[in-house]
Amino acid sequence: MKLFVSEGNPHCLKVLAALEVTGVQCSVQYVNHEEKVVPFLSRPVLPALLLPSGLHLFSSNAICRYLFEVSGQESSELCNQWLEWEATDLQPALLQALHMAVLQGKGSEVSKVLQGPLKFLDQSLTKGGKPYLNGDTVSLADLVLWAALYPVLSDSSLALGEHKSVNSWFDRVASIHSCLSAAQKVLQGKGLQGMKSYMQRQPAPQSNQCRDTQPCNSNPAEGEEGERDFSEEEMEAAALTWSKGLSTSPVVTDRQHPILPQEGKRNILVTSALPYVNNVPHLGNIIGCVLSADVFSRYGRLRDWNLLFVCGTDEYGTATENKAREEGLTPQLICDKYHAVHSSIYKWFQIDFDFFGRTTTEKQTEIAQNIFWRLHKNGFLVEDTVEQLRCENCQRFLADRFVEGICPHCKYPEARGDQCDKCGRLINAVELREPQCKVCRQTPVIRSSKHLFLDLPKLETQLEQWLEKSTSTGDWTANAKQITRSWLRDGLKPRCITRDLLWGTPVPHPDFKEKVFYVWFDAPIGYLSITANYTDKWEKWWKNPHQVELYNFMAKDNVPFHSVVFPCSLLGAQDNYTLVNHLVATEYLNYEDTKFSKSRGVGVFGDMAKDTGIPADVWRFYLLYVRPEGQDSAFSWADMALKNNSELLNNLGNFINRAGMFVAKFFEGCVPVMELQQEDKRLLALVGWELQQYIQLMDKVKIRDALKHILNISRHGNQYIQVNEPWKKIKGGDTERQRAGTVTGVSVNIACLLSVMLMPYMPAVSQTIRDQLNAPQSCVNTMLQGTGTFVCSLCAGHRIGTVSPLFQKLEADQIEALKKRFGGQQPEDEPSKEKKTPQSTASPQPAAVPATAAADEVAMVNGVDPEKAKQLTQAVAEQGDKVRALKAQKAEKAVITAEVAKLLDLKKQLALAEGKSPEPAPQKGKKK
Ligand code: B3M
Ligand code: ZN
Repeated sequence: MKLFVSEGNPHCLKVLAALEVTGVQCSVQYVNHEEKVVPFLSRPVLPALLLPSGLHLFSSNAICRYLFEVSGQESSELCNQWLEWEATDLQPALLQALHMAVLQGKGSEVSKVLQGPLKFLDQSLTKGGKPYLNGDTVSLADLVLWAALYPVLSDSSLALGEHKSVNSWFDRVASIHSCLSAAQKVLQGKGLQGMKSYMQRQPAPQSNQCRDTQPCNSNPAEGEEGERDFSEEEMEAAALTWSKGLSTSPVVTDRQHPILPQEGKRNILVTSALPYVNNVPHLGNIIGCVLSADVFSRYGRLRDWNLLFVCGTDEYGTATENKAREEGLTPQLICDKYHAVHSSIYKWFQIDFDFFGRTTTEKQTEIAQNIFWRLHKNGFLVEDTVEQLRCENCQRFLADRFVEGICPHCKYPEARGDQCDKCGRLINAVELREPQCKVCRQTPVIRSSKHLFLDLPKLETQLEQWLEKSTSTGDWTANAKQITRSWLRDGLKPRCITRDLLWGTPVPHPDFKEKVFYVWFDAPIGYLSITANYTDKWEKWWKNPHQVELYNFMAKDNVPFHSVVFPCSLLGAQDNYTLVNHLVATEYLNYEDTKFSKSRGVGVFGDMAKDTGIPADVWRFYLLYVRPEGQDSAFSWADMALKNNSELLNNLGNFINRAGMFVAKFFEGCVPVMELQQEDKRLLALVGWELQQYIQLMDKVKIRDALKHILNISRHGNQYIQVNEPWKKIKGGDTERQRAGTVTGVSVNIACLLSVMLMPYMPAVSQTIRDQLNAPQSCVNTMLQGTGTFVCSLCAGHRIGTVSPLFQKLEADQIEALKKRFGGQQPEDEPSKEKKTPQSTASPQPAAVPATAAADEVAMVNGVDPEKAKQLTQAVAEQGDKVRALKAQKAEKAVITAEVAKLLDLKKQLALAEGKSPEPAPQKGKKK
């Protein structure tokens, strides 16, 4: 058993104290905060306990409980309740307190944050009348709470006030030698300052006021409602703009197909990564590309940009061939079937493509072959020979993973074509003894096969020049820039663009007649061919870099193909192609605390969402609310219910409904006359400010952050209504009744603005609101003017329609049932075997195995892991030193070989972690 801890991490204090108190035998290893001890977690998590079974525990309370259990002390229910309280109530407060004390130098304000939990603890101890939480002897609960509170309670400068029972309890536990010694080890006698470097790495806690109301990267002052100050002039300006109404707004032009670039307009071309046709996309896939691209496109149209949004299914490749075999259909029929499945899912989610096409078309062949010939003519293709195993029975080349045989080194009988699981050495498939095809168990033969490679090294300088410009002038997400940089850092290698497959775009070169293009060469060309199937004038979009701005939406594992490989194909083809200006990549969306997995039946897939009874707009809202923008995030049923009930129902829906109901009930359905007072003008300025934030964020494709500003506006609105109580004032005298009218009129206009801001996110709800308010078509124009202006669009006298509630509560039992239904059978069983699920539309786990020359394809889609890459770079350097030292010492050959094998393996892992092909194809077999 091994316990991994880091210095200065308060959670480690608990587990070290538990270890010392229980005396359980276990080695302790100090690592730094970034160390990723638990391989299957997406972020480093400490402390972590490696169990004898090879499994891990990585929540500090679970580790403590385990240590107590091993030492024969079961925890009581009361004890468990304290642990729960510690994790859910005390920890968030502590985190905020430590953040303030350690990083912000606001030690004096900490007591505010901790008062609640301390008081509760104090009362419980007093009421219990016992020396410890659980009675007369010290228990797991005492230890965990003591360790959690140690950093703050041992610092007298924080002035946390008198909590008599807590203080004597704290001293009592502190007198146990093991506890203080653990504290000494973690904090090194430096008190709170000993935690600084740990705290700096923690995400800033959301304060109570700003929780859920503000993206936390914005100015803290903006988070606190009512604290934004506006000058007289600002308020007057807001009132003036408002009073001008809609007449000054230009009009959004109607969409007319085909949409083509226009002189003098902002011409925006939006693509979403083309989902693989052969499987049903899950929620992670949907938010990663089509939904994000849809929100941005809808927003762009509201801004009256001349915008075209295209997408389609990616239909070629081994995965389709496999699926066809599995289902006993031809590849073409599989594509037809699943293309329809995709279309209907996106339709249900209201993805408003201008055109949703597919890659298996004549245009695709025409354009891909044209680009190919241009690359050929311009000297950017090189030929090389690769030795591969071919199964004559299955009539296919076998990818390394799909061959099995005897390891040439250790004689292990079930070695794979790429590696031996017994001795760990890397293997060339062609070296396996008695190789077998994994599908039919026949013996494959060695065949050498000529392939064509895109000469990336030759294009590297050009690529770098273009990248420099594109990334500095466009909006590339940080992960996109970073992944691209890491690809370039080690220099580019030629990439094989042909495959020995049947289902693909044929390579037109006579020497390569039997081959097709590698899917990743072919697929991005799909963007062009899909556009060509939409309009003959497709070149106006795709060969027009000066007039067109191109946005590519995708999940991060698709980045290198869009930032390096595809741009190189287009640059090498030298035909004035439009290259990406804004590369927008999401991080990963997890499902609850695990990954989406088709094979384990875990997660919600596109076709199931509609069977939940939850409206598409609510799905959209929640996915966008947790969009993995800047960091991984998770879909959680409980959180979805919470956000639906708190944000949609109680906040947004409640406000819009009240505003409309007041008009209906108190003013016979007609918007009353409004006479603005200072307070109203201040609200107009505030709403205008939120609108501007929204627009600035949307312009930068910060979709998740922008959504929070919509919710802020309805929060302001609710507060305004609450303070002014129009339902009371309507019963008063003339002045009061007039005040009720103004408040109602302003509110219903805010509701109208909200409906427009919601359009990209919840198109159906947006329309319903506008129907209920009987809002004029032109109200959508409010988004047109430069930075956004809030104007009065429902003037006095305007008659609204019929108002009714917009959202429904999600009940706990309903959510429980859904969670059960989609939870999967054994999500936690073998976490270490579950690989990171790529958030592309690739199958989480290929259902059937065989593929051809696809080993590097697999490496590519498995995503990039910078943290791991950093650790592996270090490991590679160390292992390299070791090998050199052994060689210098003239060590035994077998020893050196074993260490070299380890080195190679580390390098391979490193390449994978950097999202690169572990071995460029030409090196796989022997060259001629
Ligand atoms: N179909 C892989 C994926 O969905 C691929 C994207 C192609 S974009 C041109 O992850
Ligand atoms: Zn076979």
